[in-house]
Amino acid sequence: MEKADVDEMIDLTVRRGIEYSFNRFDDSHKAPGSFMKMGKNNDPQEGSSQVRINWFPGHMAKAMRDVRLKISKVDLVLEIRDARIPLASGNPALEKLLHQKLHLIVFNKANLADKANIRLWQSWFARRKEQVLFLDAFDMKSIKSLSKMAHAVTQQKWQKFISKGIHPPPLRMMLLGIPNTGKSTIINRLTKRKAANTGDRPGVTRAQEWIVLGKDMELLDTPGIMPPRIETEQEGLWLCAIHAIKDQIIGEEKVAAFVVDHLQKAATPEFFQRYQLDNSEIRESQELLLRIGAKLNFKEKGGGVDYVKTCSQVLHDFRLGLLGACSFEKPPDD
Ligand SMILES: Nc1nc2c(ncn2[C@@H]2O[C@H](COP(=O)(O)OP(=O)(O)O)[C@@H](O)[C@H]2O)c(=O)[nH]1
Ligand SMILES: [Mg+2]
Repeated sequence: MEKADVDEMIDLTVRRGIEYSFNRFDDSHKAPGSFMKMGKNNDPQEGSSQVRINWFPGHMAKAMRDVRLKISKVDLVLEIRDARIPLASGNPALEKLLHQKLHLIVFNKANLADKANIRLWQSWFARRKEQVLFLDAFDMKSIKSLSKMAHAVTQQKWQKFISKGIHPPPLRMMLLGIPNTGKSTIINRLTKRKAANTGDRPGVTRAQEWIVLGKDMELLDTPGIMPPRIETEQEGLWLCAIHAIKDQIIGEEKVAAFVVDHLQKAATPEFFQRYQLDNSEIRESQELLLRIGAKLNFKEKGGGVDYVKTCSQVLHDFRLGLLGACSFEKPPDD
């Protein structure tokens, strides 16, 4: 599309009252924190002045009960988090459920995270003597290192048996984590299955619970789902961007604005290339979105930019990794 056409489309939108979208934007700012603050135990905090939406619905409480039950059956818990938000994709409530269980943290979607940022996190965890793994679930080498790590933990755990020449029982493990971190994908890759959870519907009797992995390991066939922890608006935006929580909780337009602003400031080349944007100046996120909508030729009836459709397309592209690798969370200062 010609530059003049893009400008005209934006002009039209502005004249026809993009305020409609912008105002909605501002309103969501005025209603402070459109998500609920969670306490340490993931209980809603009382006395907060925030407008609450019920983002911790009943099925989440049920999920926690399910997680507790599953943990009680295993020796090793593999917690799957998102490499782009290593701490914010965890949940402190897990500690309580773990008791003395072996616990490994895996940061998946490392292929979507910024490489330099991953290195910062690796040294941060190394300084804490925490064993962690950054993983790309689609990369078989990555999956092999995960198997190896689990295997090493097995050996350690059964040292007592092994040193006495007794064949140890199989080590039982499970995956858990907040939604959309790639748990089902990893289970499928580890077990070389085509689809996870196919029989996992109410009323369907499930014959299989344990999947045998090699000689000495067994994996629970369905993952535990942890509710995400949202303590700040920032974390809410991150969790929405990686799609661990639904867009409606924060609002698609707000999340899209946050994402484009982040990609612009991080100067992610794929982002500018995909939407043919010039990166000569920092733009307001709404203006950026309007430009993107115009470039994509997303028109409303009157000829202006379809802002809502644009936001949803940007989030779609971002989540597929089409806008380049990026990380949101930096390691805290030591
Ligand atoms: N780029 C990328 N995408 C992944 C990776 N692992 C999973 N995904 C994608 O993330 C989405 C959610 O994965 P899924 O396994 O269903 O997550 P779950 O909700 O934790 O079970 C799917 O579209 C996967 O294809 C990864 O390592 N890299
Ligand atoms: Mg799943």
